[in-house]
Amino acid sequence: MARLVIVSNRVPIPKSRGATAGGLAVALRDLLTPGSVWFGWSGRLTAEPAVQPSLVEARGVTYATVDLTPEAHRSFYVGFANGALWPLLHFRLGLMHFHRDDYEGYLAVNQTFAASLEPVLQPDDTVWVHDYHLIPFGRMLRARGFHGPIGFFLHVPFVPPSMLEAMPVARELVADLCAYDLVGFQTEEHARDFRDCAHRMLGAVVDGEWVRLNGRRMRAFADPIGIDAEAFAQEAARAASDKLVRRVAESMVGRALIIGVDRMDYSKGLPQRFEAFGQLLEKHPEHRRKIHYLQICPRSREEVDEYRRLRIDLDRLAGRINGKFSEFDWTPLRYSARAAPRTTLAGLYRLGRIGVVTPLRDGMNLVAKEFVAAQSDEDPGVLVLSRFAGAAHELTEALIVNPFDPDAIADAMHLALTMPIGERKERHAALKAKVFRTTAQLYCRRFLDALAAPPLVRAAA
Ligand code: GDG
Repeated sequence: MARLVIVSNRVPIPKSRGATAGGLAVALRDLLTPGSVWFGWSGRLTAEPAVQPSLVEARGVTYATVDLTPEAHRSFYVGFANGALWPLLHFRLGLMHFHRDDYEGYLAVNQTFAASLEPVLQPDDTVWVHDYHLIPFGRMLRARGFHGPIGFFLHVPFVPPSMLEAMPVARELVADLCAYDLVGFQTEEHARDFRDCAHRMLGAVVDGEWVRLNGRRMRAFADPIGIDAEAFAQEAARAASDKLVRRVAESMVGRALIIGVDRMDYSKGLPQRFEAFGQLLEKHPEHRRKIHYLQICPRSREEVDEYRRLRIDLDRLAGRINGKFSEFDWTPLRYSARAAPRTTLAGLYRLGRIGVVTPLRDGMNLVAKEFVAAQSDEDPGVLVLSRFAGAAHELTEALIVNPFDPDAIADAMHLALTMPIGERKERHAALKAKVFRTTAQLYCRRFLDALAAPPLVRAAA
């Protein structure tokens, strides 16, 4: 029987029965039928990793993982993937640190992954590769003789040719993406930027979503990721009885909650958002003592310098705002660098009068969709959303802001706090319909259907 083989940098091996996972694991949950395989890095560093993956089986799914050496991890993950590719693909050329050695390490790890997976594959498997860590992986797997369909999905944005050209190995990266049968992007804009790059940098012929290069065709299309909205809405409704949610609700003593949830990442626009909150209190003193802003931002990628610096900036900004506006019995900004359990998160979204999602750039941003799904129909909160999140292409009834403009974010927060209930309900109903329509399930089905289209049809399209 044809199996689905998922490949991603990290492999979310279920820790225990019923454990709830986040991110990709949730989006792909329905695909993980018995017999499927998930392959990637174990998260462990060892001096001499085995080439053969170690296998763990859970609920009929095989999780196949390999270890990395500390040196490989440094060049592949810290150096090239997160020190060069991540900033580039988030339009932050000033933060891009390119070193040829890191790129060599990136290629070597992709090569090791391909060598480890190839013996585990069966000829009629379908391989679905995820994200910017693994761009050359498909080409390398092909070179080892695998003939089945290989698709790739980019979770982060893609950039226009004029920006990609700053990356010294841009042509190699675009050519590697062209080696897949199908590449999915979060928005049509990203897909178009990629096709432009293929045309301008490699001379590929572009016809609609189809890209022809060196006698073969591939397809680059938009397949926006979604969430399991139904399950998340139920979780949020149930979470009213969660101990932590109850404690937060009680501590609000009738004040309105502004909630933000983001990995601590410079792409998420956190300093600008903190400043916006300060501006709101400055410009609209009537809100003082009547609101709390809770920002949950679990630490991430602390091996990379910029992330450590961001932590210091946020500590300083939060201190400044609270120092300026706090009263003995009211602290306006609460900020936690620890992760919250998923149920607690769902309950906190539902408590929120405003969800602030203001990344400077984001592939999609699932927090925006989770916030919408978590709201009650009777008293829904308002979503303030960056125009540079992929989600803004769909969620047009949110209050859309320019995340580089703290004044504009502050104005949107004020508008949300004073919005009549009728308008809140109207906007929410429209957003909810979209979030419940473009689900994780639809995202997976669209991708796998496109990947399964027979080559002849693909060629003719
Ligand atoms: C990448 C792209 C794209 C966050 N804090 C906690 C927590 N989370 C969960 C959220 C959400 C997920 O993590 C974050 O997803 P985002 O989409 O917001 O952002 P990235 O991590 O940057 O993800 C992004 C995504 O891939 C999917 O394609 O949308 O553009 O950058 O689900 O709820 N979960 C828990 N505790 C936390 O404290 N349990």
